[in-house]
Amino acid sequence: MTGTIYVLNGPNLNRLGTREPEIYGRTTLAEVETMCREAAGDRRLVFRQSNKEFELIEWVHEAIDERAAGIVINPAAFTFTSMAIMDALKMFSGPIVELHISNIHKREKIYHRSFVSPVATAVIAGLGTRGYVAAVRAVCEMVANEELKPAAR
Ligand code: CA2
Repeated sequence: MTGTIYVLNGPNLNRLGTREPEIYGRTTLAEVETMCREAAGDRRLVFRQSNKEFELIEWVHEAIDERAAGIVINPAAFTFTSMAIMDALKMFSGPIVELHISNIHKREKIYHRSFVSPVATAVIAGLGTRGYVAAVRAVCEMVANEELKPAAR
């Protein structure tokens, strides 16, 4: 296993900080990356964003192949549509944190059923961009404590 943490971001998050600040805040994705790197300390962190589903799947495969330590993923709209991302994440044996900036459960019903939650170790939603820091710290701790994937996954 490598010590790498993957932080993967789905569609439109490259525009974070530029619109709907009342929901998503004013922090840009570049600033989120800096926050994640600080939270990871000396641990290697791969931080990526894509608007393409296949690219996110390829990156999950990359994390699987290099036996990365953990994955933090904000799948954005793919949360509610992508069985393919769910299937890819199922194959990853380390901790997975599903992350949403907003509290998706406070929103319309279409935002309530996540394909990712059943295969995630934990879900963080509604903490704003500081949720990324909490997620990266949690993955670092889980890896340090050698907490493995729960049997249910
Ligand atoms: O709260 C989150 O992090 C979300 O995953 C963001 C997704 C949304 O579909 C989920 O329901 C919740 C969408 C992000 C839209 O991209 C934006 C880009 C710039 C500014 C605001 C949003």
